[in-house]
Amino acid sequence: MALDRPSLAPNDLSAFWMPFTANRQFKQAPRMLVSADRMHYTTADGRQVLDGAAGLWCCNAGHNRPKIVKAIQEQAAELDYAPAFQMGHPKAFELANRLRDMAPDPFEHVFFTNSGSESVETALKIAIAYQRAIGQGTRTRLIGRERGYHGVNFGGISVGGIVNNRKVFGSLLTGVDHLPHTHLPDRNAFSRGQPEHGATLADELERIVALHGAETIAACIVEPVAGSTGVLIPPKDYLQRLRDICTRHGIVLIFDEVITGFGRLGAPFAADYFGVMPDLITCAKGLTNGAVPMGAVLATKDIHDAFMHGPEHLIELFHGYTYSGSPLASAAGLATLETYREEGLFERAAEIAPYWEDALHSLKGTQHVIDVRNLGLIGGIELDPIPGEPTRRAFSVFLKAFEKGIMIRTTGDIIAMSPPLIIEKAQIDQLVDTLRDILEATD
Ligand code: PXG
Repeated sequence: MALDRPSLAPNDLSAFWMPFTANRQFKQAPRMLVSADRMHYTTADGRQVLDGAAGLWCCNAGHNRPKIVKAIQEQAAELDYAPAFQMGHPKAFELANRLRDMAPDPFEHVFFTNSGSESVETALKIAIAYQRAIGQGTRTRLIGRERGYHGVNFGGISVGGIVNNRKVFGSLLTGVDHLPHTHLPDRNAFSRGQPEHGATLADELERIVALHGAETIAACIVEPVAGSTGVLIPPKDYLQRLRDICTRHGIVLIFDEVITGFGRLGAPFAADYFGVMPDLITCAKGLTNGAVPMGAVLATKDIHDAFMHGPEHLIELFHGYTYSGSPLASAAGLATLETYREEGLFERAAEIAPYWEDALHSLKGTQHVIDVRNLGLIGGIELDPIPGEPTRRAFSVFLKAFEKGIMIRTTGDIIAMSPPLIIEKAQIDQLVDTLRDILEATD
């Protein structure tokens, strides 16, 4: 194998069936990361790679931050595991309190999971069970959106709208309908921040309500900013309209904030940034800075309290995971939230966002670039696909970028970037200049 430091190389790559990866391509030319510090990864051959993706949208404070490392080490030595059902340990309660303090006012309760996908399943189940608890048991339908990404479990792919994530997995959940996506390149290409056109697409929810009857609909789930599908920024006023329609019809509104939570837009949550309050928020990733798997669902007092009836010795919600609020994840979460606060990282993201916007939009006019989209510290650069070979151009840019020392993500023919919130201006320039050079030299 062509690795300069063979002692770090696994001797056989075939056993690990890699997630969301072109396994055969990867195993012919592996891209192996062996350590990380702040804004950089180190590869197995000793190169520094600038992280333009915060890992996978999760290392918002940058990598291997001392406080988080120490908290995990100490926790592992003190309490490895405590049963999550009918037992507790202090740090899970402490983290729930810190999250409640950080979240917008209506959110007073936290249900812990281990990933974004599990947060989504949890939120969908809470929504349906909540409707039943308030005497609305006919409300079982779920509304998602085209091009939505809500993880990979059956509920999430059912309400999700990415065709490849759905089509080979059978009939999925029944009773699901989808809003149209909000991507209008003809009208909104090269918008800076929120696009002008498309708010009325929220009114499609009225059409869906008229079709099925409000009394059959439990919840509507959307990403406030859609990430995995290629960075789709909500048109101005779109989210507020969705909120109004849900309120009017008794539909639980879920914001999937797995990527927008924890400062990505320069505010704790997208709900804060847009000033639109859902009823449930799903989060994960930045909750522990990616260091230990953990997710959470934030619930309003109204939703939580609807379950707190009946005999007190009975379980109120038949749902949970072995590792819900595990000691290691809780310790990592507490240290992560402290790091964000001590370093003012959400404010920092807001401050640097205009520089990020200008830098990204300087790619307008570069060969192959047909759209640039941005909000907070998120950027999307859409490329003209090679005729008959969708995704190939963006994937080749991804490979060249890694060779040239920057890590980006691509989905379809869209480059997505979401750097750690500690990124410096010179590093933003490096990302954008490297991409420009690659695109100008790419067929
Ligand atoms: N909801 C949203 C909005 C997400 O973005 C999930 C749920 C699922 O989270 P887990 O932790 O189960 O993976 C996600 C995950 C990318 C990329 O590059 C995005 C995600 C995951 C991996 C890659 O766009 N988002």
